[in-house]
Amino acid sequence: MSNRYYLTTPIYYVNDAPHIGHAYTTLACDVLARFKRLDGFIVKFLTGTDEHGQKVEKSAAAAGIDPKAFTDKVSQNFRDLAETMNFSHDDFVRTTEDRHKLAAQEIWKRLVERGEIYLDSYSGWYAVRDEAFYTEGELTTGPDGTKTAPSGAEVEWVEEPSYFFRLSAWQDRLEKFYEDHPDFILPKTRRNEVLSFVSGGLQDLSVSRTTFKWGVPVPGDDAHIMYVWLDALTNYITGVGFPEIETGEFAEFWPANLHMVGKDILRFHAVYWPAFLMAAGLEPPKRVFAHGWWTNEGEKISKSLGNVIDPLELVETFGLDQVRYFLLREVPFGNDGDFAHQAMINRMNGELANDYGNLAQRVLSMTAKNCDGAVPKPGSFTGADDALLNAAYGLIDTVREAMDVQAFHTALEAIWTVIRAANGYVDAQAPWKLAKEDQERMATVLYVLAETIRHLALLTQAYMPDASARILDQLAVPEDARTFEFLGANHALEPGTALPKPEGVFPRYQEPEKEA
Ligand code: ME8
Repeated sequence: MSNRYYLTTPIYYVNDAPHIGHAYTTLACDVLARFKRLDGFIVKFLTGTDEHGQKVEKSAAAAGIDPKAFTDKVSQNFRDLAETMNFSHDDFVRTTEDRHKLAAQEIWKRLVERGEIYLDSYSGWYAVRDEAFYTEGELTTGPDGTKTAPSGAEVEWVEEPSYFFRLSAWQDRLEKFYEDHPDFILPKTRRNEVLSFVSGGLQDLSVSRTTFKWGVPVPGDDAHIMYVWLDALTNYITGVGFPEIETGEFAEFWPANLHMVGKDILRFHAVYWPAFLMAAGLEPPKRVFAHGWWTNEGEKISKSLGNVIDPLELVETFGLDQVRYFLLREVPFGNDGDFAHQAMINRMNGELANDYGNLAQRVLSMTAKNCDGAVPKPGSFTGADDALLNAAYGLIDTVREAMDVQAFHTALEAIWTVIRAANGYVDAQAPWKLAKEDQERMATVLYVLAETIRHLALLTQAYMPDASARILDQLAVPEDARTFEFLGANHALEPGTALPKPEGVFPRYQEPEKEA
C-alpha cells in the first residue's frame, strides 16, 4: 500500500470574506492531514482560491478595483484565516498564478486532441452566484416571474458562441466508474443523489464564455475564456505539477485520495471532474466527500441576513482548539449542523474543561505533589489497570477506522469513551486516599493514568494540536516521540522521568463582563 496521501479543499471564491463554512471544510482536511502524517504517511494537503469568473469580476467591479488587485486582497484573507486556524496545508493554489494557467490550458488541449470539445453556441440559463448552467426544468418561477436555481440563486438568460464538452458521451463510463468504486462518493446518501442525476441523462456542457474577459484564455481562440469550473477543478492537478505527469509530484500523489467539498458543489466534483479527467486520459480521484451545511442558531447563514459567523471572532471568544474541537464534534460529519452559542459553551466546559482537562490536571498535579514531580514507578497491574491501559492501547484501531471514512465525530466519541473510563477509574481508585494508605499502589494508579493520558494526547493532536502538545510537554514526552509509532506499551513512559510543573490546558468559558 502506498504511504502517500493527497487531499484537497475546494478553492474558495474570492468574492467575499471567509466565514465559518470555509473554515470548516479546511479544518476537516487539516485534521485528516495531521492524522495521516502522525500515522506515517507522506501527505500533500492542498488548498487555495478560485479567482476567475463572472462572480469575482462583478465583486471587483462593485468594490471599484480591478480584478487582479481585488483578488490579491481577498485571497490574502483566506491565507490569514489558515494562519489563525493553525491549518497545515503544504501548498496554496491561486487560479491567477502562471503555473495554474499553464495546467488549465494544457487540460483543454488534451480534451481538444481527443475530440472531446467542439464549438457551437449556448443559449440557456446561467446563475452567476453558482457559476452554473441550469435547464429550464430545474428552475422555479416566482410570483413576479423571476426564475431561480435549486440553490436559490437568480438565473439570467445567456446566448453566446461556446465550446462544449461531450459530457453526454460519458454517462455509461461514469456509471461504470461509480459501480466499480462504491466508496468514490461519500456519504452514501449523497452518492445516491449523484447516481440518480447521472442516470437521468447528461447533456453536453458549455465550457467557454465570450461575454466577459476575466478568465483563462482558450488556447488558440482568444475570443473565449475557459468556463470557471473547468479552470477551477484543474487546480487539483496544478497542485501536483501537471502538465508534468511522468515524474515529480503528479507521479507520486495522483490520483488524489480525497477531495473534500460541501454538498453544494458535489455535482461538479463527482460528475464533471471525473469525466474531464477520464476524457483527458488521466485517472479520476479516489474519493469525493460531501459534507453538510452549517446554519447559525437555526438560520441559513447569509450576508443579507447579517448573521455570517466570522471564524476569527469565534477563536477570540472561545479559543482555537476549542473551536476546532466543537466544529468536528458537534455534528456527525456529513450531516448539516447548527452553530449555537450555548452548544459551543456546553462542549467547551463539559467535554474539554471537565472531562479531558480535569483528568489531565488532577492526575498531573497529584503526581507533582506525591511522586517528587517525576513519572511514578508502577508495581504490578490489577485487572482494572489492564482494562484501562488496554482501552487506551486499542483506541488507535477504532480512530483509524473512523478517520478512513471521514467520521471525525466517531473518532472523537471513541477517544472520549476512554477519557470517561479514565475519570471513572480515578474515582474508583481514589489515589488521594492511597496517598495516605498505600503509596506503592498510588504510584501504580498514577502511572496507569499518565500512560493513558499520553495515549489520549497523542490521538487528540490532529484535532487540537496546541492543547495536546501542552499535555505531552507536561508528561515530558519528547517531541520526536509523538507520532503513532510511539503508541502502545513498548514506548510507555519511563518511571523517574522528571516532569515540568503542571498547568491547566482547557479553561472554562467565562461570560464577558457586561459593560455598565
Ligand atoms: O464553490 N456550511 O467556492 P465557495 C458548510 N470556488 N460549508 C460551507 C458553508 C456552510 N454554510 N458555506 C461554504 C466554490 N462552505 C468554488 C469551489 S473547487 C474546484 C471550486 C464551504 O467559496 C463548503 O466547502 O463558494 C462549500 O463547498 C465551499 O465552502 C464553497 O466555497
